[in-house]
Amino acid sequence: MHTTTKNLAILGSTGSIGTQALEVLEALENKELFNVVSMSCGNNIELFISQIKKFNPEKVCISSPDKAKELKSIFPKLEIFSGEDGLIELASDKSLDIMLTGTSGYVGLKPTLKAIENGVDIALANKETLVMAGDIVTEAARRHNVKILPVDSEHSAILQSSGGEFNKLNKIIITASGGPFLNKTKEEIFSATCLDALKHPRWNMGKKITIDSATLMNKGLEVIEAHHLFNLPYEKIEVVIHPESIVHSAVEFKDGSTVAQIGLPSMHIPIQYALTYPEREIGIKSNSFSFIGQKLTFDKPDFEKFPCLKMAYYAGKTGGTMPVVLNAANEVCVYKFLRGEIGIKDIIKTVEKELENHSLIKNPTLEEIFETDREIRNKLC
Ligand code: MN3
Repeated sequence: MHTTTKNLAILGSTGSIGTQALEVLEALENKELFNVVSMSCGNNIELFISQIKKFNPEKVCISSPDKAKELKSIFPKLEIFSGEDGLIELASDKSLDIMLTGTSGYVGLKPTLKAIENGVDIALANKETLVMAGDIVTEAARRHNVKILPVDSEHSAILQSSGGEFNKLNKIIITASGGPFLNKTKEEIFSATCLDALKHPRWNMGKKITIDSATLMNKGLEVIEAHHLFNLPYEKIEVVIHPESIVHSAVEFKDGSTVAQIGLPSMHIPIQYALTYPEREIGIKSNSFSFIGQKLTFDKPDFEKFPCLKMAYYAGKTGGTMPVVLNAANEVCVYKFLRGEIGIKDIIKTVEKELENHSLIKNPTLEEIFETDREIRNKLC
């Protein structure tokens, strides 16, 4: 059978998702499936240079203009952009079929919307896009008949379990490993250091998301993401603590049947599924899962120990600009925490205070969303 090659853009190619996506592409048995048209990176220019040599894109973007010049001296024929405008430039390419948004933080939002407007499918690894502007993004996707394919392992599990039939779902069950603080007391968690928080038991990820996993804010953001991706009210999105991280999430259909997606933790599978959906291609060999001898446990999340999860439900249910405040306040605090300037308790208290003080805009425009985001960042930085 003749396959059509999909033109692919990878935003954030040197990050955790980006590097694993490139591993997925390299391992695909059918090399004709993808053509990497463009790639972007933040600061890791050495790795970026080797990626460019290997994948030979037409266009690239790097965050700093100085580094763009450096690249130009090495690759004189390559189209090179820089900064946020550069990302939008990559996303505006009408030849694209699919874009992987693997950047972290709010910079993913504008390029994602741009690509959607051009009818480009999105493999979405950037949570902020849906947390900040879920209504706008999903509405744009509907209008332009664009698929938003989750890369996050839980949402991929829900997509895989549901077979894409979201209107037949009664509820979804998002699993959470519980992170490094699962069995700590509230006092121990609130006084934990950066090193404690970076020791994630199951997944190897970027630093921001690892801290968010320790506070369960990550799970909270995933709940909001799920609400938008699968068009379900928050009452029908349940979080279950599952320390073994074998059941990646599950769905309950309206007929009462529950279907789960199971496997050893691997980001390669969700990345590949998002890129090749609805096909299952042969690629990276994942370790086969054996049921024999497995003991799987499931528990309720403790909202007292993990107030971030509670706050995320509150922000999500409130809607409007509330999730924007949640996300921005949390992000600023997490980077302060990573620099050793504040503790876990300060993250929680600050986010709580910002949610309380916020004057809600119920149906914000994109400009109002960015304005709210800026306000919180300026205030807390
Ligand atoms: Mn996840």
